[in-house]
Amino acid sequence: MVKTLWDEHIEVLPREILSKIQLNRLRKVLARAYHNLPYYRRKLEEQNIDIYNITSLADLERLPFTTKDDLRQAYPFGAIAEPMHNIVRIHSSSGTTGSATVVGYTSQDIEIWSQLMARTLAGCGVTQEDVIQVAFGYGLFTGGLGVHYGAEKLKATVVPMSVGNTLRQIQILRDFGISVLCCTPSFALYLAEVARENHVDWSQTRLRLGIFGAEPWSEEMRTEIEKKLPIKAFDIYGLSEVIGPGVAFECEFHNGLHISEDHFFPEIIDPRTGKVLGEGEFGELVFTTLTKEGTPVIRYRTGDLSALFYEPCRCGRTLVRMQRVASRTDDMLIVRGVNVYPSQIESVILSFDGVEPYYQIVLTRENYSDKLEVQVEVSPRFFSDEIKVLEKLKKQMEDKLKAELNVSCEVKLLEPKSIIRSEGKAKRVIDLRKKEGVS
Ligand code: DLL
Repeated sequence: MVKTLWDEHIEVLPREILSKIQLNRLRKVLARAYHNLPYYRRKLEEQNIDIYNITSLADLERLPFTTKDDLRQAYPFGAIAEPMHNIVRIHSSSGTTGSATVVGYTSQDIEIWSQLMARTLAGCGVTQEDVIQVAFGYGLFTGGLGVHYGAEKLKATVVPMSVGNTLRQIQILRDFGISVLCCTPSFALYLAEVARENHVDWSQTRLRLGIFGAEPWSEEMRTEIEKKLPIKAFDIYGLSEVIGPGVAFECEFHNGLHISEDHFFPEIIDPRTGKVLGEGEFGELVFTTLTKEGTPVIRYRTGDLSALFYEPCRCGRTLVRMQRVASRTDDMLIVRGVNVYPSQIESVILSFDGVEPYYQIVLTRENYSDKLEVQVEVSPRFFSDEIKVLEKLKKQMEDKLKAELNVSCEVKLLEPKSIIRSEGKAKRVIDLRKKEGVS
């Protein structure tokens, strides 16, 4: 039996004891933020809040949020709470919009992060016997180095591939007896496609586990990946402002992602009002780091939509479970007044046979009205079929999308391989509405 509990005493701790640890840590981090982070101190003073009056975890909701904008305005080092000589690593997230946020890590932060990533990988079933191909980017992005340090802490063998060069990735995967692949789900699909074209015989490899994250992916996408690669696929979640990967992970029961609550205190809020929501209610995830020295954040608004479940899991962990992140507060598209999430579109597309899991959502404006086009690649075996078959598929997809989204859209079936493959985070929405200058 594989030991998946890395921190046995913490991961299954009775919740009352966990709460005591959290409160103790919270008080320390609040003092650190107040004394060492001018931007947060200003917020507290503006609202006349004395952090020494925060005496319970429930009091946390009286504190102001930290936003991505706060961190951007603090660029480059204004969110760092330690003298620079105590900072041993810097990471930065550019995001797809706006300027970068910068986070600093002390030696202790790096040690805790490595432990948390070891916990994450162990939770997904990785052991010391595994050889791990890390195909997340190394560099300012936290994915590569985050997984790398955790895998070493676990004493697994790490192959630090970083992103790109898919053929070489496949060669290494075969030659080095890789058993665990870590990358974005979209890169896993691409790798599977290139492997198929190169007649890789999976039975000649040791691949058995896939650990994916850094971008939203659906249950249908998991099925698709598990069909194409000889693996069980696990979801890991994190963000650089909080630490990087290592915030939450799936166990073998795939019953939501366990949050490492001894280090990150989660809340779910209504993104419009900021009000804290109850267990199981869907809203925006907010994190307070409980042990970070370099860049602590208090009530950081992630923009990610999820819900929390406190009932213990069948794996025995008492750590709260978060629903997988399928969408963000800022990826909601408004199409002719109707709210549409790209994740809904993905689920519909992948429920069809005959198309590949490569798609793009293109929004334009015609005659003052939004036009939603979903471009999907047809499977090579279907593409040679008669036009009538393809037309039927297109119509069925359009009908199902309309039923799901409550707004009509046009499906455009593309030849195999027309959509650019992603090696990192996939970009699936192209919104041309603003550029056309009609508002
Ligand atoms: O993506 C950290 C990471 C690296 C997580 C490797 C997992 C694996 P950032 O670049 O700061 O950090 O992006 C963070 O990516 O707020 C989510 O919107 C999204 N995201 C990360 N993991 C998941 C996931 C890394 N498993 C942002 N599911 C987050 C859905 C995810 N979205």
